Parts: sequence; C-alpha cells; structure tokens
Amino acid sequence: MKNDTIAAIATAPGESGIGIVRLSGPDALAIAGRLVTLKSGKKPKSLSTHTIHYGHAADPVTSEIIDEVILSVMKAPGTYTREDIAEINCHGGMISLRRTLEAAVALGARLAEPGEFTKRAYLNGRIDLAQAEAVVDIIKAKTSESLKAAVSQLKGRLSGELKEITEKLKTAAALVEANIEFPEEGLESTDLKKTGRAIKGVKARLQALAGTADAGKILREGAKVSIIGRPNTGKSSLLNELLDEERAIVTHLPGTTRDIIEESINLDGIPFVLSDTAGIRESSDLIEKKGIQRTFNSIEAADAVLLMLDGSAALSADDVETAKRARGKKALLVINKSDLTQKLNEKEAGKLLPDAKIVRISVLRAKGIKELKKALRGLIEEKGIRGREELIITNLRHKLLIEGAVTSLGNALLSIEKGMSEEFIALDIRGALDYLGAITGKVSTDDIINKIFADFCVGK
Ligand SMILES: Nc1nc2c(ncn2[C@@H]2O[C@H](COP(=O)(O)OP(=O)(O)OP(=O)(O)O)[C@@H](O)[C@H]2O)c(=O)[nH]1
Ligand SMILES: [Mg+2]
Repeated sequence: MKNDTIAAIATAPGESGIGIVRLSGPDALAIAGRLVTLKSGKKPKSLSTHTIHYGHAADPVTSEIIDEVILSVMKAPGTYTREDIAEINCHGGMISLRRTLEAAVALGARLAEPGEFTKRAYLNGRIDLAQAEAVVDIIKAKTSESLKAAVSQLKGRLSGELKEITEKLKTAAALVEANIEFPEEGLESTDLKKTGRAIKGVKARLQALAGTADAGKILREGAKVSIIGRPNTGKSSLLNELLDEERAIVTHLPGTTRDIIEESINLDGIPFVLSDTAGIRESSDLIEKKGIQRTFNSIEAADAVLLMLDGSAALSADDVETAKRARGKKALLVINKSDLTQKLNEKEAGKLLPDAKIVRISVLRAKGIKELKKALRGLIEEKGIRGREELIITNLRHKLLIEGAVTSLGNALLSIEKGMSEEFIALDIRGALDYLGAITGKVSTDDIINKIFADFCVGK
C-alpha cells in the first residue's frame, strides 16, 4: 500500500551512541505525537518542518517511559520520501529501539520492507531508479573512490546523460514515424542520412558508457588480483604482508597453500580482492591437485595477476608453466627474496610475460612493497578508474540495458543502410528508448522494482 505509514529502525543493529526509529507517511507526525511527549508540550504537527525537539517516548498502553529521545520533524514534500517523516533518536540500545518501534506499530504504523523509504522516494518522483540504486551503492561502498562514483550517480549524472540521449532518440523516432503516418510528405534521403548520423552518435556515446562498466565493477566489487607462482615463492607471505596480518599459513615446505585465501584491501581508495593461491607444479597429491585446479579458476576470474618468482633460484619448468596460464592477463612479474643471493636471470624471466612490469621485492625484509603497491594500482588504473571527470557505470543492470540499446540502434542503422521500410527503423529506435527508460525507471515492471529494493537494508 502506498498510502500507509511505515516504520523501521534506521540504524545498524547493536549498541551505539544513538539509534533512530524512522516513520514515513501521512500519519507519521500523529503517531510520533502519541508516542513521544515533548518537553515543550507541543504536538509534532504544530511544529515547523526540519526542527528537532526533546522529549520522552512512552509505551502507549502502560504509559511507561521507554527512553529519553530527540524527535526530528520533517514535513512533506521536502523530505527523503516526499512524505511526512518523524525520526525518533533514542539511546542506541536494541531494547529501547525495539520497544519504540513496537509502540509505533501499536499506534498504526506498518513495519517497513527493506528499501521501502527509498522506494517511496522513487514512487513519489523525487529520484529515479538509477538514483535509488546509487543509494544502495553509497551504503555498500568499500572505498572512497567507490563512494565518489555512487554519489555522482545519486546526484543524477547518469540520469542526466541518459535524458540527453533519450531526447535525441525521440527526435529521431518522431521524424521517422512522421514519415510513416504522412508518407506523401516523404522523408528525403538526406533526412534519413541525418537520422542515421544522429543514431550513430548516440550509439557511440552509449558504447563508451558501457565501456566504463569494467571500471565500475572494480569500484563496486573490488579488483580481483590472483597471486600465483610455483610453490614456495612467497605468495602467502606477500598476502600477509599486504594485509598486515598473519592470514595465510607460511612454511618452508612447498605446497603449503591448498585452498584459495581471499581477502580485501583498500589501496589508495581503490578496493582490491586478493587471492593467495596454491603453488602451481606437477603433483600427484590429490588434495594439492584440486588446489591447483582452483588456482587455474582463480586466474580465469582475475582482473590481474601477480606472478611470483623466487629470485634466489634459477627459472624452473614450473615457473614457465605458471606463466603460460597467465598469458593474456594484466600482470606484474614479482621477483621475491631479493635479500638472498640472486640466481634468477631477469632477462630470461622477463620473457615469461613480455608485457608485464618487473618488481623486485623481499617480503622477509619488507622491501619493495611500496613499489609493488604502486605498480598494482597502476595496473588497475589503466582501466580508467581514475578518470574522475568521466561518468562510470557501476551497475550490471545498467550495463546490460545500455548494451541492449546499442544492439537496437545497430539494427536501426542496418535497416537504414538496407533501405528497409521506416516501420522497422522506428521500431528499433523505440526499442532502444525502452532499454534506456528501464534504467531510470520510466519503463519498469513491479518485478524489477521489487528486486532492486530488496537489495536494501530495512530502514533505508
Ligand atoms: N629469504 C626470504 N624468504 C622468504 C621471503 N618471502 C618468503 N620467504 C620464505 O619462503 C618460504 C615459502 O613462503 P610461502 O609464503 O609459504 O610461499 P608460497 O608461495 O605461499 O608457497 P606455497 O603455498 O607452497 O605455494 C617460507 O619459508 C618463507 O618464510 C623473502 O622475501 N626472503
Ligand atoms: Mg602459500
């Protein structure tokens, strides 16, 4: 129901300084007024919007005081949901918050579903769907760069860009459709050429936008980096060093790591997900073999690999085998154990992955780690993450829809080229518009909307 009043605990569960019970809907202020007795003796409805007031929340049945609170009064339409909102700031204990919430429900509020406050902001037209999705991204942002991308989307950068593109396509569609309805006025072939050019321009813009999705995925989920190499090169030692904790078991025995160990780190605002893997070698041990298979899978899934070599030993067949697996991936050649007498021929090693930068380190002495981090960032930044001025697609749903629009526009261009009837051209342009409309929610189904908001936490 759209017109009821919803309530939820808006802060994270657990003990905290303050916890907030949030109410939104036509009865939000009335319910808050019955739940909270203000020191001023006033009722929330009579108070100015966006003001805060001191009082006590009490059980509506027994009148027993639940907590000392601060009540925020925000009146429609200038609110998060565009409805009246009351926020009751309790002390942040779970019992006080729960009892306040239960009291609100007893007074007629309904428990909010996950994301329902933001859903209302969308349904009431304050934000579009892409902006609502940005709210989840802001909540879930892992690093400062991820946050930046999400905030820019919430501010409507993506929506703005799509609006411009949509206008252009609508003009193109109208032109073509006019010709279907009034054929006697006939589209000159130059008009059709012009339409074709406009479509080409839009298609290129959309393709560029879809092309930023790799960077967007990294900001959202972290860059996946696999640390690979033959056994005993120091992969687990490196993982521990980067995490600054003894996460993985390190021993002098080759074949120590069997399972993938995955951990996240934040390098200068960019999230990374590091995988320490089982050393690659010929093995007859069943468990080790399974572990090595997992290493192969991890390489496949990685955005980049760190190929680790032992500088104190000559290149071995296992090194060569490992390098083969990493071909075609973005990679760094990490030569470890620089504290020992070096036996590795760097030139020979460089040939393993000719495009990869070589970094010499000693995990034992913590030498070269800074340079390694820098090189790692450089590897991922090549994907354009720091092109801050550029709009970045961070959402897979958006990427797929943009790609759908690109395909439709490709078909429209083909129809123009082949001199097909205008109906076909118009249909494809409309198809592209539908795809783009689904991003901002102009074209949407309840299913999609429910799925998007189910990803939220309760209270947002
Ligand atoms: N001298 C020296 N020894 C190191 C260095 N880094 C790691 N080691 C040692 O090399 C051995 C193997 O280290 P690990 O980190 O377990 O190697 P790994 O690549 O994870 O090995 P697997 O799990 O078997 O594939 C351990 O005895 C480490 O202490 C280094 O920079 N210098
Ligand atoms: Mg290991």
